[in-house]
Amino acid sequence: MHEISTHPVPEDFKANALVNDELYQQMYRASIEQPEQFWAEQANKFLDWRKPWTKVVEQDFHQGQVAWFVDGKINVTENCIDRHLADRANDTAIIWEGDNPNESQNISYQQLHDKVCQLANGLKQRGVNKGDRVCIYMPMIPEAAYAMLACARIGAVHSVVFGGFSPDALKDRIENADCQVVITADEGLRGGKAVPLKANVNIAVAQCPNVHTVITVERTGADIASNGDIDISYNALCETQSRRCDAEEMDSEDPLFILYTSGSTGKPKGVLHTTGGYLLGAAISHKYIFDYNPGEIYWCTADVGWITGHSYIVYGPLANGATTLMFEGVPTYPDASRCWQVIDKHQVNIFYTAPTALRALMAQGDQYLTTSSRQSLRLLGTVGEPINPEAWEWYHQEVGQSRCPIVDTWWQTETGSVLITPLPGANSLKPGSATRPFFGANPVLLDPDGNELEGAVSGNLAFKGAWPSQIRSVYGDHQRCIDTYYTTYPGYYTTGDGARRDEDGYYWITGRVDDVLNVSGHRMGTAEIESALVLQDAVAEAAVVGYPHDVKGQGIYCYVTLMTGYEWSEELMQQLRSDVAKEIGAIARPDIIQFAPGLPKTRSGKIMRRILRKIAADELDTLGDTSTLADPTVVDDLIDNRVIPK
Ligand code: 6R9
Repeated sequence: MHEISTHPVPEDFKANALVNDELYQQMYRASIEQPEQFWAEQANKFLDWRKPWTKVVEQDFHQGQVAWFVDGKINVTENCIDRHLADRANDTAIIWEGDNPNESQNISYQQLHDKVCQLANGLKQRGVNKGDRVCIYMPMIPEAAYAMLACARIGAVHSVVFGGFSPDALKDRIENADCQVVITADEGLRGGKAVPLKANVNIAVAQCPNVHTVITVERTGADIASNGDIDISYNALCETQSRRCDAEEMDSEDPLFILYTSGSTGKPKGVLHTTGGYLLGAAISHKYIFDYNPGEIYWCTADVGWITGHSYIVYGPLANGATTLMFEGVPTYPDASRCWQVIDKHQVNIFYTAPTALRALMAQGDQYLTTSSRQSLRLLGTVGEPINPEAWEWYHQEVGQSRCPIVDTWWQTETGSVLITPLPGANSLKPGSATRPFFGANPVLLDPDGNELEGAVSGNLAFKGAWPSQIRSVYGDHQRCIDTYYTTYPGYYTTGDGARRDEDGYYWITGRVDDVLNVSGHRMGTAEIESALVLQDAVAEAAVVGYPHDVKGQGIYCYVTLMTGYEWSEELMQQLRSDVAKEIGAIARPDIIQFAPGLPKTRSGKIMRRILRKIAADELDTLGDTSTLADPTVVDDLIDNRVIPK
């Protein structure tokens, strides 16, 4: 392993930072030793409440029960919009940058208010009430943010489904949450190509009889098929509505949104987040981790279909009255200089992206950096997967010209906001380390028996004690929430990640300890991909593992056993790859499919994935014991016919 350099906080950054090392220590200690007092103070500092809470927190990890700011009343949009109007109605809330570099738009807080209220009134007119679920299947256009906020305005619960998901995946999610309204666009635009969103919605809702309304934004103006009565255009619905809509008074624990994420078993689960605690977590972390000062331009490149888009494009920044940039396109269109061009164009100060994007851009060569100055940049961030030190150094030296600290933020859909991260004015940086716990986060490393490990050591990453933006339930299946997060190590929240703590108390995430892949920062269960494969007529059995991939972090490697009567061919393999993409979405398209006459199984019939992982990674010398297999000879065939990634 090559030597990892430590980067101290630059002196001029430290001088102006919101939190320096001393303050971090002091606030962190307070947050762990007196959590109720700490969080009560922060909840008053960061948010406006309609009515105060009677109790700061109630928690029972054995039952997966967590409640924050009990009996407190609040509305998220009053915090994200209305309260900023008095002083800064004309300040920019959202900068929208189109896929086409000549298209952009600034939306002020006043305009945001008006748009959100009009849609909120439109939703009401279509019969949406407090507590109803609304599915949002949108490209990265301002209306996606309006839709989320319009739901929050009236107390409806949104479920954003990433626009890259297939009609089937969309249908499953609409059904699971029993959404009766879907908000979409005719088409999305990414890298100059159209994405057929409304056509996908048509296919999905044909199987969802409870959907009574589909609201469609005209993004490209494409000629799209209508669904008859249930269809209404966004403009037709909104333009005649009043620009005022009283915000619904919500209980702190009323649901705000559902967001589906993959686990190691079964179908994706709907992670449920509630109102007061979630918003506080998003706001405080956005403020301190990005060292955000009023007037600064902040850009997170995530899609609103993921938790990062929820917490760090929409809710956190807007709660803080920030200017948040929303980008419709991709980092490589028209070419690999796009992000840097956008940074210059909008004078972006804070830039937050995924390691996979950085690796892809780095691979294209440094010439794409020469057409921009990036002088406005002050702070950089990463999220979604571990960043390898090479990519970190490139980001730091080339993109940030060695001037900007990098915050490597660890968190999950379930944690709602960042839990392990550097604070840029407080911590020296070690490339590849997510660094230290954020306020209120109490990480522990556990051995397989659930004992807490001390000192510099590796183990299973878990958390002790509740934090405000924590998952409240799995929608419609609370038992699954208990089983997934609170059962492996009773009394703790289990992350499913492994981590190492070094002698300075820095955390290094080593990856998932379960059957979950992280492909280009997207979380995917191997079980989902296996189900998509065995749905195909030709496939008898499938086993899916990850392998190290230079750009994506992990690639998808599938072993497939065929039904009798089918023959392995290049065409069949390509067909299966596209079948999976069609079934789940392009992000799940397998990189490699190997034909396997047999899979390595234990005598009880369990597939030994450990062996499959080693073969996929071409680590044959550490294959381990294969003698317990029912038929050890299958391994030889898999080795002889393994596909070595290019
Ligand atoms: C925010 C988000 C969560 C999983 C998580 C972990 C991986 C996220 C990371 C990281 C190393 C980081 N992960 N951030 N691994 N360093 N800074 O990505 O949520 O899509 O739910 O994925 O992503 O494995 O458990 P989500």
